[in-house]
Amino acid sequence: MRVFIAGIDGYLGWPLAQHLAARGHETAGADALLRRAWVAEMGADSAVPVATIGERLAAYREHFGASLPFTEVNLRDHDALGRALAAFAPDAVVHLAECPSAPYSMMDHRHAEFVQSNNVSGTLSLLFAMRDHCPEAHLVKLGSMGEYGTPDVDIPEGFFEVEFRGRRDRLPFPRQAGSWYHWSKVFDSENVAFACRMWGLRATDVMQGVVYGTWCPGDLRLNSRLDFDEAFGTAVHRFCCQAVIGHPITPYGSGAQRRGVLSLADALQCLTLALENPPGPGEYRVFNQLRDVRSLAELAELVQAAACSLGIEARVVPVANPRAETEGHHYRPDSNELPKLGFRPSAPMDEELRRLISDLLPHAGRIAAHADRLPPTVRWRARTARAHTMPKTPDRGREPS
Ligand code: USQ
Repeated sequence: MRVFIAGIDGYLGWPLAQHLAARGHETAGADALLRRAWVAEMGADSAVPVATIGERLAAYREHFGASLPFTEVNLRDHDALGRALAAFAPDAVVHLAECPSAPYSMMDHRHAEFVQSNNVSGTLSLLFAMRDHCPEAHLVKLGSMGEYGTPDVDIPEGFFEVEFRGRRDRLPFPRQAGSWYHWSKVFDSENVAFACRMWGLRATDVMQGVVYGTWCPGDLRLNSRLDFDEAFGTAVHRFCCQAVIGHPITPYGSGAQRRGVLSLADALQCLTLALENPPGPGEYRVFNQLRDVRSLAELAELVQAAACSLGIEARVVPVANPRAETEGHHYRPDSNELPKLGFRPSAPMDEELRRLISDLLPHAGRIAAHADRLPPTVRWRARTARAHTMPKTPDRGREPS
């Protein structure tokens, strides 16, 4: 299969290209290299060293015996994106090219506006480009479990049967996102579903939980990044990095908020299953992609235990929750579609966490060098403007100055 990965330079994109190549698929990719700039803006760096995109592509050629056609492009550059798709003629497109950070979107108006316009406009541009250049291709779009929020009922996979005033229908399950970023994912989902209805595109919208895990296959150039700053570091990654440098592990608030989590290896397996089992023309389907549901307090304890088993003494010290989110809520999302396609979780979480921490240990100095980036500073309910300045990057040409 020919798979075009938008966002191939990111945490998921780069390992996915390698995973698909190992299974005999041909891959091409696009990226505007923005993740690197955003993390630099946060004053941080990846805990694991990562190579330049040029070095990565050279390593890919050496390891997989084929070159990977790469286009440096922002998805909002519609014509350039169209040319890249037309040239590769993909069977499937994986869309990972979005700004993935809730805290980043909550910093101030400029960041909220940037995250929403970047994500929603980029997705819209991709939908039109697929309609025009590869209408038969299957779009695998990365959404988020955070689109649903935390309703006081079970969460189905995208749709539910509802009876109202004596009539029944199968309708989209309500979305109640908790950040400007998560709302951008909701808007994307609506646009992708609409494109399927209008043009007969086929799509899988993946409601993904919090992913954790390193990808360090031996050649530094094949490594995936692993961030730990307050905006781009997700909870488990931050906890592991904190443990590795002797910093307290910081669940926010009571730690009673629950999330779906899965390892990077499991995320790659799930995305591959979606790709290898495409929906029919015009079909828009939703998969909830997660393996375990845990509270943040449980995740902190699991990281502490994994660190302890490696001889590292780690402390859990909850900090005031900078976010406005429900703690101690019902959380029971369905996740049946991927197991039906054959998803089998790879390793238990404690084993994955030990591997993650072991991979981080040689880089403790890199984490310690940016330890001041660990404490949260972005407050969800802040009502006064903060002095955040966004760096000028080439892709931001469309922003008001
Ligand atoms: N949290 C802590 N301590 C920390 C960092 C986070 O307790 O040091 C808590 C947060 O309060 C939240 C939970 O951990 O309750 C998850 O936060 P996160 O930063 O790991 O993840 P989130 O902001 O929800 O976003 C991440 C990805 C996003 C993806 C989402 C899936 O960045 O792209 O969409 O996970 S989900 O969480 O299911 O919405």
